[in-house]
Amino acid sequence: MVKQREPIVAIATPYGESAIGVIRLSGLRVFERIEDSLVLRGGLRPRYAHLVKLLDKDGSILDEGILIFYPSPKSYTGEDMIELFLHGNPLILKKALELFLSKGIRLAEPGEFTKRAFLNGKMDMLQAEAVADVINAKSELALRVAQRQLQGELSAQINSLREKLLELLAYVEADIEFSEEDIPTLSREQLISILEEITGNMDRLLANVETGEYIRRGINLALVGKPNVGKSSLFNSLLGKDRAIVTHIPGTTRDLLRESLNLKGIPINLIDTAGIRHTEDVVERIGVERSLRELEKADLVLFVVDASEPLEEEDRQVYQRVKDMKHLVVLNKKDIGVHNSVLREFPEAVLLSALTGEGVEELKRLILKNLGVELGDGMQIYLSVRHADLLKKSKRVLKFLSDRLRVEDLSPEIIMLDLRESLSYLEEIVGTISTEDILGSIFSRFCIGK
Ligand SMILES: Nc1nc2c(ncn2[C@@H]2O[C@H](COP(=O)(O)OP(=O)(O)O)[C@@H](O)[C@H]2O)c(=O)[nH]1
Ligand SMILES: [Mg+2]
Repeated sequence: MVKQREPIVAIATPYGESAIGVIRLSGLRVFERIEDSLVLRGGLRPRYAHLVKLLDKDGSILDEGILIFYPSPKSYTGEDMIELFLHGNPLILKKALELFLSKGIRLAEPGEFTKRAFLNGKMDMLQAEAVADVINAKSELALRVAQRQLQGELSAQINSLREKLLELLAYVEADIEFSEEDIPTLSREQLISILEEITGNMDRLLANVETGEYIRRGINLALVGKPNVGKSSLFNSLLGKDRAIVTHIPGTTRDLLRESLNLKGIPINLIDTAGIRHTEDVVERIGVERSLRELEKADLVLFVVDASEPLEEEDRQVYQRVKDMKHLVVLNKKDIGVHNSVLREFPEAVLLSALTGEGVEELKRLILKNLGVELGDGMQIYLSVRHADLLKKSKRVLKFLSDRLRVEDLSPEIIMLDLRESLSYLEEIVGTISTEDILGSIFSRFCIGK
């Protein structure tokens, strides 16, 4: 079952001085490859912390450290594996790496250890992908979600869909093979209702893909509006610090400002923009152009209006640009009064004062609601875009099949083909079916040494 491949090596800890630096090796007979560079008292024992001296090519001591040997199959990759804990000096680690490379051990590609773990059945594809997510998680919430996936919770959901399909397939195939005999078959109605149950479950999993992406990679949130409505003031208020310059002079913010903000575990890339308006000032005009470009990249836009005055043509022009995007309308300066005409135009808007801070918490809540994030969301499971694409394909086949079954009788052969096609997409999600292309694109996201 477990296959041992050519030995690979990588430094598993980040570059720089540290207390300990770790070198990982994995592959066929990897210990034998490096044995003559080690001084190790007593015999080699599995999963035992050996104190070792590492000798350079000329026999001098390169470093002293701890070596742990994990014989196949009980290792991360499933192969024979070694972890060598040396002093965390980049010079030592580099020399040790060169030493191992000179022994014909190849430098590992990004994610290659995990790829081997996957190929050896140590984890399925969903779990392997979660390893990268765990390492890259930028917020506690993202980390929690990734850990759950690593524990196999998403795999379990996909597998339960697979099992239901396999069960159906068994009925249909039996119908084909033993059509003369008296075995239980499913009626059309039963078949349709099971198919609907499966696609219903698929829909539930597909419902929060976008939110999952927000949690994983964070969101771009842009503040836009005409000059002087209070964008920079709101930017500062959301951040809780005086970052942007605020003045009563229209056109103060000329360049884009970016700051990170963490809203209930969602990393937010908050962007303050130059007020969008027609202007002859060269610098301001460049700022406006940048703002417009940034606007296109935003996942959510806060369209800010000065509510103490009637709307102007400039407000409307900005609104034209954002109204088809995911956006929230913010009516600012409520402390100095709210104009009725503005309220009438935007009855759904958030009323607040960036100056006093009143209403800013409510705005934060609405931002999260708009992104589909509810409190206590660490309990949710989120598909990535790759999974969602495959699941949608799988669902489409089943949906088409049940639609046709509703109007006509189909031969079991046709039903079988559809079920198999649908199943194949699910297998691709967990990685039972995979091609080198898919593996390449998934594991290239990893760092070297994992
Ligand atoms: N009264 C009041 N003034 C505000 C409020 N928000 C901003 N301002 C004032 O409006 C002016 C423009 O603010 P600024 O944040 O620079 O607007 P921007 O051009 O949209 O970035 C400044 O004089 C701010 O003090 C608010 O909520 N209430
Ligand atoms: Mg500003």
